Amino acid sequence: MNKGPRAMKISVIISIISSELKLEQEAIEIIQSFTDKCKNFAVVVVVGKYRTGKSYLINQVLLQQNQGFNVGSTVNACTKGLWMWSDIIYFESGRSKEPIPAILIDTEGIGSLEEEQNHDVKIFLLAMLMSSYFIYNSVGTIDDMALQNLGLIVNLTKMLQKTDESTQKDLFETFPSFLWILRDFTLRLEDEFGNKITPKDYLENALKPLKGFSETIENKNKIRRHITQFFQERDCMTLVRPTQDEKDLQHLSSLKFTELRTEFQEQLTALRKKFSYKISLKQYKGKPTTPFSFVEMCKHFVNTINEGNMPVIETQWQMICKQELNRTLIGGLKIYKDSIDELLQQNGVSQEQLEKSHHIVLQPIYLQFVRKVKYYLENNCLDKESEEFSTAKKMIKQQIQELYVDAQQRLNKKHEEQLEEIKIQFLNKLNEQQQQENIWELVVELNQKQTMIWNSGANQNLQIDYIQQIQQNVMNKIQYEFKKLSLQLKQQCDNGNQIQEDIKEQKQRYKKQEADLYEKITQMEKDKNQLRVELESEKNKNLRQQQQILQSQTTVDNKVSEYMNKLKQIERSYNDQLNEKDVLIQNSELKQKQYQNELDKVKALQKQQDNLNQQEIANLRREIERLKDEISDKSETITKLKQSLAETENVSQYSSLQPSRRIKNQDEHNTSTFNKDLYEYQISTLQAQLDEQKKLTQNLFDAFNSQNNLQRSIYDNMSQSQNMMNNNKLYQFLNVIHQLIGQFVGKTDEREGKDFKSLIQKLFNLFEDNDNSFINNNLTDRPKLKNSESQRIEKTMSSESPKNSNLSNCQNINPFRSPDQPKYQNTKMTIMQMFMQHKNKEKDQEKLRKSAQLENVLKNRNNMHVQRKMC
Ligand SMILES: Nc1nc2c(ncn2[C@@H]2O[C@H](COP(=O)(O)OP(=O)(O)O)[C@@H](O)[C@H]2O)c(=O)[nH]1
Ligand SMILES: [Mg+2]
Repeated sequence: MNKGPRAMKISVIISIISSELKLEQEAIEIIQSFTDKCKNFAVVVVVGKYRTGKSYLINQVLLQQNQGFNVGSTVNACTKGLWMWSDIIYFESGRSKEPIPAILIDTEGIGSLEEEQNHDVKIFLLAMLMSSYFIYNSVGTIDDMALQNLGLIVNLTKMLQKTDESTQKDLFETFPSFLWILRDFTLRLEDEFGNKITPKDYLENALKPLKGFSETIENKNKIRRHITQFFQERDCMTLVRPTQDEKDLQHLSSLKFTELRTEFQEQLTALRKKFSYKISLKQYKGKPTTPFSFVEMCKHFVNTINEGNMPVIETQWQMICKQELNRTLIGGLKIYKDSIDELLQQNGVSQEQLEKSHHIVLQPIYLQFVRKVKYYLENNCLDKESEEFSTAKKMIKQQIQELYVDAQQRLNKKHEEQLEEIKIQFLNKLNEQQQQENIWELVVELNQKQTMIWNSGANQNLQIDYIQQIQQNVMNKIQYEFKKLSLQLKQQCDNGNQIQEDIKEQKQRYKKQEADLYEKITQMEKDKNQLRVELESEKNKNLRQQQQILQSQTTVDNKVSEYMNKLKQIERSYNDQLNEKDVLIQNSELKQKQYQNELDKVKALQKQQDNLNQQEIANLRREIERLKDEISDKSETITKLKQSLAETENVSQYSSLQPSRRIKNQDEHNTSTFNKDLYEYQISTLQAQLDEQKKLTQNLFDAFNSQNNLQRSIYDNMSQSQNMMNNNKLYQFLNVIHQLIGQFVGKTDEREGKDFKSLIQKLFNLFEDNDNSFINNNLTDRPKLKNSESQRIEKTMSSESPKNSNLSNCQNINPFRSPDQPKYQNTKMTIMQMFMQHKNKEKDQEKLRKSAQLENVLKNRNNMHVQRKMC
């Protein structure tokens, strides 16, 4: 027996799913793979109720290792059934020199509560049928209960009842060696006389029929009978509890062999020896089974048990072989038929080719069949002299011959059909031919069809027959066509005569028409020549015109290109200028804005000045009115004085005439002379005052007019400034002011010019205001008058009347007294700046005007350009 642990998996060989047995494909493949290792083998199956230590026993005794089949745990319910160790195990046999290969099978599920008894029977039966060594495992002694548990066999008998006697006999012979192992056995094995007995004796004693005739005893004896009947070679072994420790029992697999009870160890060793001695190959009728036949057996068992029948042992080999042979035969015949069918589908296959293919296809099929038969013979599945073998051989020969004959007939039929089809095709073609000239096409067609017939592969006689048929048809057709053509020819000859006559007539008609046409042609020829000449001249004329046009066109083109170049140059220069102008325009706009701001300021100033002037004029008018009133008062006084003077003179004349009164008159005359002198003095004084007043009035008028002129001049200048920002005018205006001021300043030392001072002062103030505001607004670097100073001047101006105006006050603030004073210089500077600004403005306007002109020129040029393009 092999020693040492092996790491091999276990595979389910037959599983039970929903009471249906299934031989697993994996197990089939494993068993078939054993063919390489061994020819024959033993099959050991351990059966017994669940959790009776079966798996542990196999691991310890058969595998001699702790790990192997699952111990202590049942596998999933769905995989319950028979489990196989996936490798061959070799046992040293006491009987033969060679170690015996064996397949180990464990069972699961017998006696489990949830399973039906039928299920247990199936496993039990399968185990018995498959095994060469049947180990029944149970706990305790062989008492009635133990035998009852083995009563499953009773159920087996029920199934056996369905079989005939010979089958039963065969089955019994097929049943394996039986070993009953009693676990946790504590009894002392002694007979009734106290003699030591062997476990086998103990078994035999237990199987002895009980005495009595009661039904119970009969039932018990029945079981005993069946056991002895089924298991003709039987033995028994007892094993004590492996360990005294209850806890260790739960995990026996983890204990080493030496840790087990010594007695148990001894018993296991003894069991291994017995096992080696007893193990034998699985065989039938003295012939060992092979992996192949074992698989076939298993298939047969599974199928028949699933069908609810008892496997027929005797005939199963023959049946399997027969079935297998049949299968091989059917497969071979199918291959043969398919190959021949494929060949027959091709065109042009001859009988010779069919025969050749028949032999070619047949050879591998026959070889396979022979191989199979040989295999069956080798595996004792077939008897060389058996009827099945000779029948199978005959059958395959016969069936293939039948198929071959069938194929020959089919090929013949196919050839006939092909030739018939060729013939029909040709006849159709023949009937379609109506034209005489296509007869030659028929000959070509005939040749083609003949070739097709030759290539059809049909029998030569058949081919000749068909070719003759076709040729005959052609001949008939040609004869028919010939007759038809003869008739047609005759008719055509008649028609030809008629046509000849018609042609003669027609010829004459044509001659006449020809003469007419000749004339017409001659005339047309003349016309044609004339037309040609005209056409020629016209053509020349046109040519000349075209040349001229071409020349002019070339000139025009040159000019156009020249103009275009010029235009491009102009455009470039214009664009440059435009760009410059754009820059200038932008600058001008900026400046224009500045001027506009200045203009607004000047307007505001002018408005302010207007108000002041209005006030001043009103004051002057009031002054004039007052002076006028004064003059009229003085005139009245003079008139009165003159009257009184006249009266006085009258009185003096009267007194010279009357001496009495002369003295008196002398006094009066003295008084009147005095009065007269007084009056004359008064008159002269008044006259002087009057003249002075008149002069003053005149001066005031002049001043008023000057003021008006000044104002008008300011207005003119301002309006000009407004309109054109003409600072030149402003300069003139300032000059005028300056001159006016100069005139007035020249008169400041004159007595009568005293009143002018105030005017000058006012004018100056006017100028000063204008100047200040202008300068304050426009020349930031110029020193400004302090507010207090300007207020003081304003106050002085408003409080001053022409009569009490104080020149010294005015002189203090008058900038024109000394023209070198900064204020005057600044004024001059302002005027100069204004002038320059005006000049710049003029320049800008000039630029704008020029750019407008340029724009117009460009517009005109573009228009010309567009018009030219359109032309
Ligand atoms: N009492 C006793 N227990 C055992 C013996 N052999 C194995 N066992 C224990 O019984 C349980 C079931 O063993 P197992 O081999 O799986 O039983 P199986 O169901 O019949 O295959 C395990 O816990 C084992 O440790 C034995 O000889 N005596
Ligand atoms: Mg188990």
